[in-house]
Amino acid sequence: MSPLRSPSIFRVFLVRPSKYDDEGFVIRHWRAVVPSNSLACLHALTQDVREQRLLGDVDLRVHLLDEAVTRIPLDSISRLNRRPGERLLVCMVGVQTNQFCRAADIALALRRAGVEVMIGGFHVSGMLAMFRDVPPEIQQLVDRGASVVAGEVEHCWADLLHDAYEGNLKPIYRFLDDPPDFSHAPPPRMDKRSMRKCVDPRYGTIDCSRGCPFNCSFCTIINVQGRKSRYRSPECIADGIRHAYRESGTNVYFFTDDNFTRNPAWEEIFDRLIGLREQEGIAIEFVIQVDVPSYRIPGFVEKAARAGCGTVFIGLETLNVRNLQNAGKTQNRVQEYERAIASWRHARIKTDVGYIIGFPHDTEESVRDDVERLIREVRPDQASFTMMTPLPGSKDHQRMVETGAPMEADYNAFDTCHESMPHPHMKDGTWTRAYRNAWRRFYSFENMKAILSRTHPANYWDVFKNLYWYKNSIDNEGAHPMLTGIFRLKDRTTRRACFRREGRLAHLRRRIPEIYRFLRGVLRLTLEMEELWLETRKLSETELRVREELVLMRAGLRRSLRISEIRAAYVRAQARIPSIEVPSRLSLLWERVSLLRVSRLRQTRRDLTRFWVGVRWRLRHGRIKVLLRVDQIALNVFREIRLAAAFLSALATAGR
Ligand code: B12
Ligand code: SF4
Repeated sequence: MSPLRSPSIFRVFLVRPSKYDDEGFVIRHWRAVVPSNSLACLHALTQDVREQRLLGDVDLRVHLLDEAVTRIPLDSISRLNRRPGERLLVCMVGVQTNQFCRAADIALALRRAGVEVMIGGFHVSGMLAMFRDVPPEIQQLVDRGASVVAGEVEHCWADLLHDAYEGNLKPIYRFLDDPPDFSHAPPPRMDKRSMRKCVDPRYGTIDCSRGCPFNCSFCTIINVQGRKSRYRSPECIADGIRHAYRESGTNVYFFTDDNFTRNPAWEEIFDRLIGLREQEGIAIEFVIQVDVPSYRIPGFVEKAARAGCGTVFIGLETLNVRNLQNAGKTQNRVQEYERAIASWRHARIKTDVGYIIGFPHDTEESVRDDVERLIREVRPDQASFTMMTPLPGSKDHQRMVETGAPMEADYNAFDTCHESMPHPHMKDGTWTRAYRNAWRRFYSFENMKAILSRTHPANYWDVFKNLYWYKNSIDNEGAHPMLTGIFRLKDRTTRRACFRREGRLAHLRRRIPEIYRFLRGVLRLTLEMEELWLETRKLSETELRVREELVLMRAGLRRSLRISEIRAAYVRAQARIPSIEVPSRLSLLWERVSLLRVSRLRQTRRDLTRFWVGVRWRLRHGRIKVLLRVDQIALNVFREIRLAAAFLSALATAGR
C-alpha cells in the first residue's frame, strides 16, 4: 500500500445497527448492559491505523455510533459527506442476521445521499461462507454501490481504508478462506463517550480467541471463524487489560470467545491474569463461555477462579439426548450436567446456561419436563433460553435452503426469540408458549429463592442483580436480555418502511400507556425482588445472633423495642460470641431512627402487601371509610419507605 499524498480529513463512522421491534420501531435504550465487541475491535484497528499513520498524512477521524443506545444522525452524516476537502466512510459493523434489515435501511439511505458504505459481520460472512451465489439481499446492497466484506479484517484493515479513501472500494471483499493471525492485533477498545453509555462504564470486552473445534449443526462460528482456534497472545491480552485499567478503570470483562475452553492458550492467559491480580493488584473479574466437559480439564476451574472468573456461560442446549445427537453436539453428556455445574459452584463461580427450545424432538410437554429437571437436578444460577433458529452460517440453515424447507422470510425475526421456521410438533403458537413458559418457570419466585438461598454470600448480589435484569427483560420488555438495556426509547420518525409513520399525537397516545405499563411492571417486580431479598438476604454472624436475641425479647411485647433493650440484645449476643461488638448508644439511636435501616426482625413484606390488598379491595367496593384510618395508612407508607430505602441502598452499595 502506498501512502496517500494529499493531506485532508478522512472521517470513518463505525456504526453498529440495532434491529426493529415487532411494531417496526428501532430497539434503542437509554443505557446498554453489554457493549459491542465487534465495534470495539474495529475501533481499535482504526485507531491503530491512525496512530501508526498507515494512511500517510491523512487526518483520520473515527466516530463510534452504537444504535442500541444512540440515534444514528443520518442527515448530519450526509451533510458532513458534502464538505469540501473531506472524505467520509460509514462502516456497518458486526451486522448479525437479525440486524441486517435495519443495517440495509441505513446503508441504502446513506447511499442515496452519496455516502460510501461498507458492511461486514456475521450475516454477510455466514451467507458468503455457505453459498456460492451472492444472495439477493446482499446483491441489492452491492447494486446500490455499497461494499460488502466477508470475514475478518485484522490483516487488511488499512488496505480497505486506503481503498475507501481513494474511492476505489470493491463491491465484495472475501477473506473467509484466509482467516488472519490476530495474535498481536490491537486489543478491542471503546471510546469514552460510548463507555459512558453503558450501565457499568468499567465494563470491557475482548475476544481472546476465535473458532471452535466442535461441529454443532446449528452453529455459525465454525463455518465463519473456522474449527481451528486462533488466539490473541496472552501477553497482548494482559497488556491490553493493564492499559485499560490504568486509563479508564475497566475491571469487568466479557471474554467473548464462543468456547474459551478450547483456546490453546487458556492456561497462559489465566496465569497472566493471576499475575495481574496477585502481583499488580489489578483485580479484574470476567465472564467466559465454556463447554460442558471443561470442568474435567485438570486445573481449569481452579485457575479460572484464581484468575478472576466470576461467571461461566455454558452451552447445555438441551436435556434431551436425542436432540444432542441430532445436532452433532456429542461432547455434551446430559448425565454430567449436574456435576459440571456443581464443580463451578464449588469454585464459587456463577453459572449461566444456554438452553435452546425447538429442537426436532422437543414437544411442549417435554420442554416443560426438561426445564423442571434443569431447575431441580442441574441447578444453574441462571439460564438463557433461546428459540432454535436456522442462523445463516450454520449447517442447519444451509441444509434448509438447499432442500427448500419453509423458513421465515424476514431476517429481522432471526433474533432467537421468534419462530423462524415451522416446528414438527409445536404448532399454532405452542412453540412460543413453551419458550415463554420456560423463562417464566425458571425465573419464578420459587426458583429464584432456591437459587439465592444456595448462592455463596460473596456472589449473592451479583446473582441477585442478574436475576433482576433477566426477569425485567422478560416480564417488562418482552425481549431476550441480550436485546435489552435500561429504559426503552422509541423514535417516532425512524420506523420500518412497512409500517405507517405516526403523527406526534398518535405516538404520544402509544407511548404514555406503554411507559405507564412499564413503570407499573418495574414497581411490581421491585416489590417482588424486595420480598426475595428479605427472604434470602445473607445476614452476618452478628446480625443472626442479635436477631435471635431480639426475637426472644420481642415475644409478647406489643410495642417496639427501646434502645436500652436493643443494647441488651447485643450484650447477650456478645456473651455467646465475644467478637460481637456492642454499638454505642448513639449508633443504636441512629439505627433506631435511620430510614436506611430495616428492623433485623423483618423477614418478609407479606404483612404490608396484605394491608395494601385490603385497602384496594375496600376502595373498589366503595368502602371509603378505609381512608379515615389515616394513622394506619401513614404508618404503612412509612414502613414501605423505610423498607424501600433499605432495599435500594443495599442494592446500590452491594459489592462496593
Ligand atoms: C459478543 C456477542 C454478542 C454481544 C455483543 C455483540 C457484538 N457483536 O459484539 C451481545 C450480547 C450484544 C450479543 C447479542 C446477540 N447475539 Co451475539 N454474539 C457475540 C459473539 C459471541 C462474539 C462477537 C464478537 O465479538 N466477535 C468477534 C468480532 C471481532 O467478530 P465479528 O463481529 O465477526 O467482526 C469481525 C469481522 O466480521 C469483520 N467485520 C465486522 N463488521 C465489519 C464491518 C466492516 C465494514 C468490515 C470491513 C469488517 C467487519 O471484522 C471484525 C474483525 O475481524 C458472537 C460469536 C462470534 N464468534 O462472533 C455472537 C453472535 C454474533 N451473536 C449472535 C446472536 C444470534 C445474538 C443474539 C440474537 C442472541 C440472543 N438471543 O441473545 C443477540 C442479538 C443482539 C442484537 N440484535 O443486538 C450470532 C449471530 C449469527 C447470525 N447469523 O446472525 C453469533 C454469531 C453467535 C451465534 N450463536 O451464532 N452478541
Ligand atoms: S461448542 Fe459452541 S462454538 Fe463450538 S461448535 Fe458447538 S455451538 Fe459452536
